[in-house]
Amino acid sequence: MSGFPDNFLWGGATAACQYEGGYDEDGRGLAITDVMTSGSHMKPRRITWKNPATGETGSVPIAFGANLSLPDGAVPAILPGEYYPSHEATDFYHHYKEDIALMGEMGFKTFRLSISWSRIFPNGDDEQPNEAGLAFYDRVFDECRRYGIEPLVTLAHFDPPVNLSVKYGGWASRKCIDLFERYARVCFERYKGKVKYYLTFNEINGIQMIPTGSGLLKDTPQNKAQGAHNQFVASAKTVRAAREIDPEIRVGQMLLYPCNYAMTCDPADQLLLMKKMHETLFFADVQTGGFYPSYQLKKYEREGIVLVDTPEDYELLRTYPADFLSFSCYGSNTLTTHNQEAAGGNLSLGVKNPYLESNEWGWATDPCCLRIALNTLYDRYHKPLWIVENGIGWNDVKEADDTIHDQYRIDYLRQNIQSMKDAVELDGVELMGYTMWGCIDLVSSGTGEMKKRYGFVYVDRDDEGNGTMKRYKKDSFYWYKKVIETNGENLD
Ligand code: BGP
Repeated sequence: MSGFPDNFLWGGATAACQYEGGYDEDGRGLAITDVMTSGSHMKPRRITWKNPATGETGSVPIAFGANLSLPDGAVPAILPGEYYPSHEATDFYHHYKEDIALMGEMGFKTFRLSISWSRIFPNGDDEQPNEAGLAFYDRVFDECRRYGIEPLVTLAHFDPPVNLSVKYGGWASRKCIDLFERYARVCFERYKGKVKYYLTFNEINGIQMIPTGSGLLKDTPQNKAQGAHNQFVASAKTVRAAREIDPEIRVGQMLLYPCNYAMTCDPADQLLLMKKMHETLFFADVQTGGFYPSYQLKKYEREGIVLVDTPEDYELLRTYPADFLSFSCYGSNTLTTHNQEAAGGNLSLGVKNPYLESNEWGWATDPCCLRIALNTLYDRYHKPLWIVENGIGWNDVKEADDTIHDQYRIDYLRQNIQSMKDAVELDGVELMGYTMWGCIDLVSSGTGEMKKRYGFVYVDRDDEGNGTMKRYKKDSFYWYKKVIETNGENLD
């Protein structure tokens, strides 16, 4: 007997800024991801800018850990001669029927996608929503329904409208709370009966590592703390709005969750591990738990961070926590106070783990991380969980006969799915679903590359923007279809 419940939501995940394309079609406004160039493992992506007063142009790197700051008077802008991978991405905008049919063929029960905020409110603060944008997602959700696929919708996946950064400083401003609530309300009203599951902010703790995803153009500690606070309050208001509009809707938190390991039993390493865990769990303590933990308040005090807040904020956080906790988990992160070789990973800095193998980008495959993650989060919050990102980027090769043999992906997924199965079957964790990241090839968020592919479906598109956009099934396509068909029973 498989450990997964009959209604387990198997599927795949995507994000508008990496998948959708159509960046200037049907009244869509500019999103911050539309001014990001491509990069590589060794070369950071950049945000391009223009100073409208002087005509001066330039760019700043957005690499992990880089201290982002645009020059005074500069605004994010598209510059001639630069290549921006999000503009067309892998063109879901024009291929949604074909892509959803492929998902249907694999037997998807759910499809995670994000709504592009600037497609609905082109400037973020417009009085009225853009009807053509709303209609696009109507078509997408209707298509999902045809195949019995339940959409899981992220409202904000790294791509706030540029205007919000220029005019208000992005999420550092409380103004964004009400603008986001208005946007969420419009979606809830419009897609009532079509969409039941929503996530507010993708990887909400990502604001620490990639503040541009929250529209911050000056990533000071104060701005990041305020931005996080404003997003927490916006999330609570979103949950309240859902209750008012459609009690069927469930609003989840989305957390970036690498498992963290201490490299040694040196107490200093264990202390480092505790601090690192706090950095992540703080975000779930507030959004899912409903309160600010003392360790974080003390940290802010020490760092001289003073939040612009109101007593009502804390009342909202307590009353409207997230209904469930979803998270991304690609592997683990090894920490030490000793000198060791650095490793890669999803928005994280750690050292190489000698027990694990890594891909070309340095991301290690960890066969136990999902079970550990699920238990840690379930023990702490006692809320339903949902793995909404897990997968492996690989430079897949399409053979002359159009086949793609991605055995490494099958091996990775087999280990990871077994690990989550153990958490359900052996530990009794309440798990709603699993959406493998990047189910149809899309642009890498970290590097802007196409060659870092995640999909069950190959898309003919390269790092320079060439290719037919034609779709091809990889070996893993057939493997995952079988996994879903047997509800996770057959992982061979
Ligand atoms: C997460 C993001 C996704 C996705 C994924 C893989 O942080 O939520 O948007 O991109 O990581 O990362 P990458 O695309 O950099 O390989």
